[in-house]
Amino acid sequence: MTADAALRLKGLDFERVDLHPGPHVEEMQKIYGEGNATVPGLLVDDEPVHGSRAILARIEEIEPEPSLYPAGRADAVREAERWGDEELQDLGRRLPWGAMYFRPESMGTFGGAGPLDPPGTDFAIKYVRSTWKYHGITAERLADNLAGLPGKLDHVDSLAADGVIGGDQATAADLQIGSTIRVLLTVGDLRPLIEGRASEGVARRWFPDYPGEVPAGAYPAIERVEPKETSGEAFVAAACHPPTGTRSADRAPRPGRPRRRPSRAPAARSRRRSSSRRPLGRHLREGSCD
Ligand SMILES: N[C@@H](CCC(=O)N[C@@H](CS)C(=O)NCC(=O)O)C(=O)O
Repeated sequence: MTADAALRLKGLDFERVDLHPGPHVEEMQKIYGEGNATVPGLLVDDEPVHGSRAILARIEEIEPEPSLYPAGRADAVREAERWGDEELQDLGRRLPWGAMYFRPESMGTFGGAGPLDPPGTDFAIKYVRSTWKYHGITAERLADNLAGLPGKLDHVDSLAADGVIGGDQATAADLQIGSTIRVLLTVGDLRPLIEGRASEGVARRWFPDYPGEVPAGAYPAIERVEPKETSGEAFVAAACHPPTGTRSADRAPRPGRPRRRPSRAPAARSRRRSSSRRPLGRHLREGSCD
């Protein structure tokens, strides 16, 4: 999400290649080197650039305007970008997968379809379990992450108050932080904590369209967190809801990398041309943020 948005903001032409979770590990390491298995990666002609921060820095060299690290606040932007990458981004995986465990039918909405039907939900149940294992999610960790979220949102607010993010031009920090917050906004239980804050503005401004909806009431009765300046409850006690979907499993997105691959099918790739202006040999490898 972050690298894609940066390329578009710079008006750089690129080809996006979406990789399927599972086979992406081998494909990424083949191009970007041993140990570089995560997406995104960018090929600038034959030069491999791996990881969103390295990609944004490289894009800035290729096309300095509009700057992602504006003069006068470049250091603060870099530090906020680092914070977004190292200290916030994991929540964008753990909290949505954490919620989906309790509403597995909602996994279909992340592919742009509706909730899954019962066979699709059976698939989702297995899949979501594998993401809990892969990301080390437990109810205890989820409770800790949920308890820590308001503090992180306060930090985002302070970055906006200091003018590091939230301006008319996106900085690297707007994109890095905004993308994670945008993913969190798909979780109905989290929205009351985020809505009305600077974080929501940054996320929706730079990432207006992002599919996915995990209905409120998904998290179990872990802890009640008061949304800022409202009296409502962000998380309510909830049981595990039965699946209510109507769509089939083949509509399910395939986010997350289970330790065992769910199928032996070869990696299918979808290719999309961007609508940007300047043709150059750039290939962005992306996948679902899992
Ligand atoms: N902080 C890294 C995170 C990369 C990352 O964890 N990417 C996820 C998708 S958002 C991924 O590839 N997950 C699959 C995996 O860990 O193999 C970055 O921004 O480049």
